[in-house]
Amino acid sequence: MSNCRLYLITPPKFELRAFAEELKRALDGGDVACLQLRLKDASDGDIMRAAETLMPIAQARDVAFLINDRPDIAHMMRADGVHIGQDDVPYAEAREIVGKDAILGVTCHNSRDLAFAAGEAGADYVAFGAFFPTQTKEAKTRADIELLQWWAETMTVPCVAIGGITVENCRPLIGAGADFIAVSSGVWNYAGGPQAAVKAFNSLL
Ligand code: TZP
Ligand code: MG
Repeated sequence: MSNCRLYLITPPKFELRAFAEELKRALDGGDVACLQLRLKDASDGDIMRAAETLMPIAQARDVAFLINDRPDIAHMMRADGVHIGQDDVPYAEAREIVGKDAILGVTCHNSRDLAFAAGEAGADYVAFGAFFPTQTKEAKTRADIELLQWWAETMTVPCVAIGGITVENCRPLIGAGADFIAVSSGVWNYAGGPQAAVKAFNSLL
């Protein structure tokens, strides 16, 4: 057994009522460390409405609820944390907004320097990717297993692997020491359905 856990990312778009039910089934499939609400082109109102519905579903199952890009909304909604990219609010400002107890993770692409800087600043995790081709996002960079392995061996700040991860391809990332594997399509579009995907990931972790 590894110490690696599943980090679930919402689909880019969903119908809230239907997705809430799908989420419950998925989370009931096994251990999930956190859920990131990732709605890129949504209005503030849509993000808040989604958070209002989905956060209690996650938290009732001991799944931390994170919001992508928006420390302001994460703070307002009392989410467990926020995930920021290199083009979002800078770390220090995000930390100021969400407070010291919130989980704050940072996208570091395939860069040791970005990861060092984020870790030094106090990030709760650094995210590397994309490890595989992904349809979910125009991934700016490709990361390799060596980077992940080096980080996991050298640093104590937890690392998240992201990008095109599936039940079929995740083993080397777990083997390399990823603390979390972040997955969207690999769960929501799994042939056997999301709950089966969460079960299958858990059986590999
Ligand atoms: N950052 C790099 S790839 C990616 C993000 C947010 C998308 C992850 O989604 P999927 O469907 O698991 O590739
Ligand atoms: Mg972002």
